[in-house]
Amino acid sequence: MTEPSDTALIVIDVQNDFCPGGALAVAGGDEVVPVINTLMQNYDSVVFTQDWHPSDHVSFAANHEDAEPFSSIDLQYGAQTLWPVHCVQGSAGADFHADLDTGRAQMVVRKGFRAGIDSYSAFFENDRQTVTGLHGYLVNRGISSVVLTGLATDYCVAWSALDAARLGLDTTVVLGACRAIDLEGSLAKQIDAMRHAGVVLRDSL
Ligand code: VGL
Ligand code: ZN
Repeated sequence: MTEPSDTALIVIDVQNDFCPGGALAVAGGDEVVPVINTLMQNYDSVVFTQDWHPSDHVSFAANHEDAEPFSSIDLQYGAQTLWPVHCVQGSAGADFHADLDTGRAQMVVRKGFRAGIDSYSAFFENDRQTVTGLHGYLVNRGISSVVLTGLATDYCVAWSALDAARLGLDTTVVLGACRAIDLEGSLAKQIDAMRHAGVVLRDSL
């Protein structure tokens, strides 16, 4: 292991539905797999996240009348983008990419499993209050620094990085190990937000 043991590699949502051919495919999503497999070899601590929705999930456009995917609605907790049905619990689309070296993960955080709340971040659900438990896990393991990779740069990776920085963790995003959805300028906006929050952005490590 070349990285210090107080640093964890966090691999966000490298699942079939976010790869080409998937229900919410991110352009080049599968290209991160070999990059992440190589990176993982340098870390003692590796955590995966897995988007894991029930079929009646509030973020699915199909569960709202007359709603188109990629439109937005107002929920009690704020604005929510509506997505195509994706990462349904137990479906092939929710599985990790077949070439991802999942054996290196010590912890898999499932998120978005409550029908009424989406969860982009690995730390807090979209109501910004409900916790996933990941912060407690990292603190218990003495981890104070996180390196984020995966899908998608401008949604689950960025929201996770912004929360990690807010929680006081040293936070780096390896952009070469991420790919973006880029909905209406969301990539540029989130890159800017991460920079302002003190997140270190690197192309590679
Ligand atoms: C994601 C949209 C909906 C992501 C998950 O992993 O970035 N984006 N669910
Ligand atoms: Zn989702």
